[in-house]
Amino acid sequence: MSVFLDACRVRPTAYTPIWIMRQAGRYLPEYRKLRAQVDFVKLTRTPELAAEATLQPLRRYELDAGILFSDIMTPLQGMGIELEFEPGPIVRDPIRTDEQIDALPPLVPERDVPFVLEAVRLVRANAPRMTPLIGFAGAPFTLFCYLVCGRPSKEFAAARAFLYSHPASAVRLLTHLADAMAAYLRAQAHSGAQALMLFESWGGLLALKEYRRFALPAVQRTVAALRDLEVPIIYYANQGSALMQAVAELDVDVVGVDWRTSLAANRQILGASKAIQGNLDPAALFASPAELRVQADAVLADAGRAPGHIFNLGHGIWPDTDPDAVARLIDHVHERTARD
Ligand code: 1CP
Repeated sequence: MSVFLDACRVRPTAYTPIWIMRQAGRYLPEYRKLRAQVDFVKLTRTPELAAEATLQPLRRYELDAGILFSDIMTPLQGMGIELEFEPGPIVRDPIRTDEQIDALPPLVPERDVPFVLEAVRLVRANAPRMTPLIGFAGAPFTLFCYLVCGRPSKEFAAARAFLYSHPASAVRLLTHLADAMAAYLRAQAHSGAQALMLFESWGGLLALKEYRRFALPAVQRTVAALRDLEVPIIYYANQGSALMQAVAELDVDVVGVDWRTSLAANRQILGASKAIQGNLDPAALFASPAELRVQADAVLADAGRAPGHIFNLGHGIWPDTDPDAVARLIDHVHERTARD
């Protein structure tokens, strides 16, 4: 077992594990070098290169988990949805009609995204220190936002309007995505992923009532289809503090939260059976070394001493972050939480 996987199971650990959302990426000079040679889509579709990008942060830092280098939109490309990254995903024909929804094929991972599964196998075979690997997918509602709007957005207005104007069609699309992501995550686990994470990056746009009606049943459908596997499931709810009562009903092992909310308050709501992941503000990595330690300690104090805390940022690391600040953060969390 690993410290990270034990923490996912709310078991006591020798220290608090840490990994960083978006830990493979543009803040790393070695990633920029790789990216200068190949475009992003080629990177995600070439197993050796996707594995290399996954392994880069694990070689540089004493991270307690790796996360597969890919994108939440990669499996949708495998389902025949045409998109480009600029750098966020741009969908050529946004989904707005029943005809488009009905025409979506199911996802057959071994056929549609074999390169992802091969990347998982390569990472598992080459991970330093046997660091466990997290496989991931977008949560259905978050994918729905990109598919209906067609591009990144602050409000995802067209997607949220669609929930009200075409609720039955919205549920059909969400259900289709839920089943596709269940198949996708299952295949990643079969290929060697030791934990599975669902990114609900835009769930926080919804009122509790709409979250309960649309987003929650869809992600619960995905989770339920995976519960026979022996892998912990992490659900990251960005800006989800107003939704936590509903999130607590999800049958997941770990809930990831952003920095706007208190870990202690969320642990109260989620209960002692779920672990919590987070939640340092990505901006805190720009503080002086002494102030970064103060900020990290505040997160640790907020998490408390009970088992089941995985240290992370509250959202993805920013591309202009100093890689040395990340090293200092990881070392500090390990040293500060070391237990005899
Ligand atoms: O030019 C480039 O290098 C492309 C930039 C990039 C990268 C490095 C994109 C486009 N995706 C990724 C990798 C990625 N995306 C990873 C693996 C890296 C790692 O974590 O180590 C992961 C886990 C994701 C997941 C992802 N993609 C999410 C969920 C996490 C989150 O940040 O909330 C979301 C919302 C996306 C969509 C997406 N893809 C790319 C961008 C720039 C975006 C965000 C667009 C937006 O703001 O709406």
